[in-house]
Amino acid sequence: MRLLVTGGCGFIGSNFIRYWLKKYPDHQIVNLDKLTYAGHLSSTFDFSKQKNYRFVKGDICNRKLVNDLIKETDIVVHFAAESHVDRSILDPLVFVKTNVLGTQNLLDAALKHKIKRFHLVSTDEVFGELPLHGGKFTEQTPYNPRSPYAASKAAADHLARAYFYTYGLPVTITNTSNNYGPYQDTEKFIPRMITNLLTGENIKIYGDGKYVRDWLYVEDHVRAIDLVIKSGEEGETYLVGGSDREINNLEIAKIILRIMNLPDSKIQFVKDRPGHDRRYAIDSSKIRKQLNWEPLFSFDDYIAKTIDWYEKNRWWWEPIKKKSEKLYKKTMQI
Ligand code: NAD
Ligand code: TDX
Repeated sequence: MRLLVTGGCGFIGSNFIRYWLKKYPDHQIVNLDKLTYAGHLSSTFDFSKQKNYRFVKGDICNRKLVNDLIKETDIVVHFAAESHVDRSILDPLVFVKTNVLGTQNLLDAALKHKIKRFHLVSTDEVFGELPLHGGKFTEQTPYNPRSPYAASKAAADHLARAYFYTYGLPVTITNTSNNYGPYQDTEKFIPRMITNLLTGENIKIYGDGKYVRDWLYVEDHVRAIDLVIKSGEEGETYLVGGSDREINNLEIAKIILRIMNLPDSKIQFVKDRPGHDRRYAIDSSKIRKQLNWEPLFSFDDYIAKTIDWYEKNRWWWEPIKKKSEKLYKKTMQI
């Protein structure tokens, strides 16, 4: 099998390739990545020399390049995106270019070359926010994106589904909750907290900190994508979420401080994100029932393992950390 993975130098994409090459050693993977601020060749160092792996630096919006690569592909697994909500508030245009036009470019090429499966990796943020107490997102929840990031991902989902209904392109979509784990960029919440503490800084909590996310260990997400590609039904969407319980941002900060043996005085409240979604929660019964997926990695164990990974892999995050904090200080004053 020949896979084209987009965004394989990012957080989830690099974890996906590492998992896939190990599980399917006779498959070929081409990783197309533009190496934006979020793409790191260092995230692929352990598999970059494998004979069945090839890296191509390029933009998913480049029609000729995408056509040339898809010509020799059976399955597209599409991760590449601008993925940071705070950045989308500062500069939405690049989100529309990559997340909407880039996806449409890939869909066109996939159709032209009659590929076997186009898997789009999407987010629960397309559904908008939930009240603090109440139900969860399901595959039937109407789309209601509230940030430019979420709106661009919603557009990509709609386009992918339209290519299935209109042209019969074999599309599947996973809408997943917040991932955490190794190789996540230091701009995102959990790695930002851990690396702030490892560099003697405070943890920065937006607003009142009572915002709830559904936290999923990245390998559980990657296993879900594997199952959907193998056994998911064409044209279908699967929601993937991991939380064994609901924890708000402030509680997560305190869990991390406890594990790192640091006092709660390291918590600093800063100004809130505009349009900050209050709560995300996922009902994953469809993928659990139909594909027998369930999360294997508990939050308590794997947050500790994630902290340990950042403690042991300073070589990976130290070179990128200064840039992330500069972005926060200069543009958001937080
Ligand atoms: P990331 O920001 O860590 O990585 C994105 C990767 O895409 C980077 O390597 C970047 O260089 C590449 N890229 C960006 N623009 C590109 C372009 N125009 N052409 C080619 N490559 C480009 O993102 P992530 O956290 O790994 O997320 C991967 C996917 O999963 C995204 O589609 C995101 O929307 C989705 N998702 C993420 C989460 C999460 O918690 N991180 C949750 C649900 C869904
Ligand atoms: O320093 C911080 N302090 C803070 O309180 C940061 C960086 C974040 N936060 C809050 C904002 C959110 O409530 O933590 C929560 C998580 O923030 P992010 O890591 O920016 O993630 P989020 O906005 O929830 O989006 C993530 O999950 C869904 C990913 O970045 C998206 O790509 C994915 O689609």
